[in-house]
Amino acid sequence: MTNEFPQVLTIAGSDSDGSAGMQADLHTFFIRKTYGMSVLVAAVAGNSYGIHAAETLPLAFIDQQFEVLADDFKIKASKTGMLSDAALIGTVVKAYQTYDFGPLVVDPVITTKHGAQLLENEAFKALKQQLLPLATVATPNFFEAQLLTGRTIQSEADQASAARDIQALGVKNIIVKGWHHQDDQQEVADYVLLADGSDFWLRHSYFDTTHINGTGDTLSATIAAEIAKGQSVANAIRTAHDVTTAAIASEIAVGHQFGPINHWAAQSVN
Ligand code: PXL
Repeated sequence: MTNEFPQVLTIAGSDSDGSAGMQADLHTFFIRKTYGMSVLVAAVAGNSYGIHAAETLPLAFIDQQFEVLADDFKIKASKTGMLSDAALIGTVVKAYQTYDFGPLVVDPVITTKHGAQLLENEAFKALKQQLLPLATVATPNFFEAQLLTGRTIQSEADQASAARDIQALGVKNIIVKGWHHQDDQQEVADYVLLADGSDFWLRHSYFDTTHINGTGDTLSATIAAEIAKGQSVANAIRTAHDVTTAAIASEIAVGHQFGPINHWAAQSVN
């Protein structure tokens, strides 16, 4: 048997409620017909009301997970999720530089979708100075783009400028996700800046739903999966936008408050 089936890796935390983090990544790898692997770095006790506790795994054990995967598999692309302290980011950076895990998609998890900061200062610096320069693609949300650049984003021109500033950190390709600024806003615009300087906008309807857990994970996981299958970065990002939008568009009844997006609804995206 050859070892050629598209294999893709998430370096992420487990979210016990299955809506985000590693679980959302693995659901996504599955619907994109890739074989998903996972280096578990942390675990949170979460439910639809929020995250109640979090633990990081021992760094030596994280190292060992990387080592055994590198010994056996042919991973064609990887992604990172929530990496909440500087030592953990250092461990991931070192492993990524040691082994060949393909192009890296960095979901720079710094804030929740509502702008609340999740990362302490040293980790923020390590993310910006050590991890992002390794990224083939970074997928900041609107708030993360503001924090990474020190800019206030008030217009599409500001959003594009923020992407250029993030590219200057060493990231090759960037999607800066948009935000619905007013309650009555019907459309959200994501800005894509590619390594060659070309750019485009991806626009989608705003869905007024509380079931959006896992949105960022699903977007970045789809990009990694599509790159692992040999797609161009631009096409991977377009597919990821379609998958994520389809998964938000149709709710499933799980949990009492902030529920998951619906990966089954995205299975028909080509
Ligand atoms: O969606 C961001 C995210 C990533 N990783 C873990 C999470 C969350 C959000 O809840 O719990 C483990």
